[in-house]
Amino acid sequence: MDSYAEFRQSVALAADRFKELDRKETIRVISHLDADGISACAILIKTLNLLNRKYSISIIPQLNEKIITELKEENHRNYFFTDLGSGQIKLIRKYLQDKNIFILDHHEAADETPLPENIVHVNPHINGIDGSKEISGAGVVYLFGKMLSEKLDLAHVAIIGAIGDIQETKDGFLRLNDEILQDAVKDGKIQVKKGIRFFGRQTRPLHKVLEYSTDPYIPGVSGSESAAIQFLHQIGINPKIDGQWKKVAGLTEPEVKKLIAGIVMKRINEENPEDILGNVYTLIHEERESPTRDAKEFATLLNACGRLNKASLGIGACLGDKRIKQKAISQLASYKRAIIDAMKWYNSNKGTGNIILDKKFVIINAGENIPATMIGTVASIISKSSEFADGTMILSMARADDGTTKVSLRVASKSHRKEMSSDLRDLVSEITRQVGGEAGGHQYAAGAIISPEDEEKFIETAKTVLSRHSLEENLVESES
Ligand SMILES: [Mn+2]
Repeated sequence: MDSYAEFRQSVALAADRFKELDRKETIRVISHLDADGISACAILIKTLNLLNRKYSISIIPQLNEKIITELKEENHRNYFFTDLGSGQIKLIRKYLQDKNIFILDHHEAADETPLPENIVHVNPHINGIDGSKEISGAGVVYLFGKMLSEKLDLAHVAIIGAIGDIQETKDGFLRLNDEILQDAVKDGKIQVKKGIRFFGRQTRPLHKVLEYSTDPYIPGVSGSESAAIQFLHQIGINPKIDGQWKKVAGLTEPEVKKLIAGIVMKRINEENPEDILGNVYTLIHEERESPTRDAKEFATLLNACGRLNKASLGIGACLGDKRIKQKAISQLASYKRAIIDAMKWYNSNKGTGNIILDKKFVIINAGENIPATMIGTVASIISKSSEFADGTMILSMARADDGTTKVSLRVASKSHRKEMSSDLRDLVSEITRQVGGEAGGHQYAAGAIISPEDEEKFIETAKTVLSRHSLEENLVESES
């Protein structure tokens, strides 16, 4: 049997085990706080609704020993861990041995030894499939739910989860995600078309989309609002229609052609001037100019809800509840404000002890000045800006409400995922091995939870590890 058949079989086995549970008992669901985790949770909830089952949900930023010991004390017997859990199997085994456990995840598993009877573990990595690229947590839950109810129609939500986890490649999705996408297309939920790889097609004014576009990068236009407006006039596109700013989604076919030609001309000295197109995933039943109409904007909406501790609004939006969807959308303004405040703090603290600037890395210690749920977003924004050379490591940390310190690591890159010789998760693990704390994440975005007393030691160790890593990266570049 090949890996894919094996993986499908493990999903089917999990569904069979689920059917053995007592129908009267509540299902305890624990899912991850990001867009994928919220999508995964929504798909599981829909499945449980279709099956008439009771449930109780928690959405958490990271699963750790403290939370697992709290879950142990709860009066439930059946637990689902979605988009998390695989990295904490040892702790789950240790504390939850008298509970029925279902782990539906795609993060790398920390324990490969045979599992006890009470744990059902579905994860593509176990079957030799790369879960960081092939399928999201939401995708795994979707395949599971589909085994239990043919009526499950949330393939598009699994795609939003995959987009939230940056699983889409330049050539679209890999096999498992692509099969789920085909379901979404068949259900009439998603339409796939080629278009310019822009973010904000439905909601942002066209000139703003151009100003903020770093991938594709448009020389002389990206980064400047006035240059963006001027560029549109030059290529014969009026940025306004009936006194309103035009949106990418509202452009006519001839306008799109002019825009593509204009951008390619501006990029003529770039490595691949014509490399500006990608798939656009439109949720055709959603209202025009709503962030829920574009899968990428929908993923951002879910992230915003999660980061603002309003994950339930994101779940409601995925389930298609109109009123909750509106509430979720209204969170975007607060999210924008929180990002602006965080970026202001960052910009006004350069040159102070809070921000260490080195040639090869940047270390930001925000303390309580940036919410811990936002620190990864801040690091991502800085990594995509043109402030630092490609390859610069961006390490950021902030205090969380629970008294721990949250750490994020990103790498500066103006283009799509760059091939790197090292994995960011490995780098963070290397630091936590010396300093203590729990590391997590994947190749392109990693993080850790550490104790505030260890911050100084963490920073000192990070300096050594990140400098050495840069050295290795340079060697690789000069060899190739
Ligand atoms: Mn995920």
